[in-house]
Amino acid sequence: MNSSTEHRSGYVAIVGQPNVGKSTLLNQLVGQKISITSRRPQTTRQRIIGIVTQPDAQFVFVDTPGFQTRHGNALNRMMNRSVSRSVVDVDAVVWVIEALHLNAGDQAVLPLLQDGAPLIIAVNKIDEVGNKNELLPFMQKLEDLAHPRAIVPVSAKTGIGTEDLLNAIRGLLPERERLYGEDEITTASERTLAAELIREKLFRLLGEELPYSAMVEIEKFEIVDGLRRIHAGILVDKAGHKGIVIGKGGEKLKQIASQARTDMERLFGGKVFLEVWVKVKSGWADDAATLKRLGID
Ligand SMILES: Nc1nc2c(ncn2[C@@H]2O[C@H](COP(=O)(O)OP(=O)(O)OP(=O)(O)O)[C@@H](O)[C@H]2O)c(=O)[nH]1
Ligand SMILES: [Mg+2]
Repeated sequence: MNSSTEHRSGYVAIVGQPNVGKSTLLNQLVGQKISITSRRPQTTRQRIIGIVTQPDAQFVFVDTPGFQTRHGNALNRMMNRSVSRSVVDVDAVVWVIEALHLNAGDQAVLPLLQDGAPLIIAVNKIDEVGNKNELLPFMQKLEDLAHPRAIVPVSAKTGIGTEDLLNAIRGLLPERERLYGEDEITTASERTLAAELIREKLFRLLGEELPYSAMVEIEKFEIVDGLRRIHAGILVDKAGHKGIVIGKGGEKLKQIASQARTDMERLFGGKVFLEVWVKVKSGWADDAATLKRLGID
């Protein structure tokens, strides 16, 4: 085969502990915010696909929820199952670890990865490492621990190293044609993306006050003459949480809706009319039927 016409493509799972920067990395690679990110762990709840197309390769990344080392409720168990499934049916796995912060939680992820697809370790957040000399022994430790195909230091935030990461992954992908159209960046529907962007604002604007169980449901999504009309409900567990989300004089909810709308307009490339309200729904995080309805299985 003529190597100049060789085209590679495949699926690549992005896995790791909560909060290590998996979704930030996906967005940096794709060049758009398709997966939500926040300072709080457990931001990502379901797998999100992001597609990177180059002339000679197409990478189909699967962002996954942070692996929970402590189980607990139905939501955590479902998220872990989703991660375990993600590492078997892919061509490569990118295990994201925070630079200089290998801990017991990371080590608990490793056995899950060893029988899966070829492994690459992305050592993330290197922009936060003051003394770069510390990176080398850290990478050596990872090498001894996991024997990956490659270890690539990156900053998902600034984009440093992401080109090297793609180069390392490319060699692991099988020779084949593109799996998706060259201008596709995700398989997630606009409906799903809209719900996620609202959830991101909840995480970012409410921080620690926000109950983890808050969820967003899109009740109406229609496009008329290029205008997207979106009605969304925020589901919370307890009546007390409703007030937290709405805020004094409705200020918080207004902020949440306005920031989410700005992001949606950027991502969808058109005007958005967004209405958001808050509803109380008891105990949904332990309710498998609700999780299924919301697409988390
Ligand atoms: N300084 C710095 N911060 C980063 C970098 N990558 C991610 N972050 C920050 O780390 C936090 C977590 O990032 P996420 O992308 O949401 O992490 P995640 O691994 O997807 O987290 P979960 O979905 O909760 O498992 C956010 O505050 C990001 O801005 C990086 O390269 N450098
Ligand atoms: Mg995430």
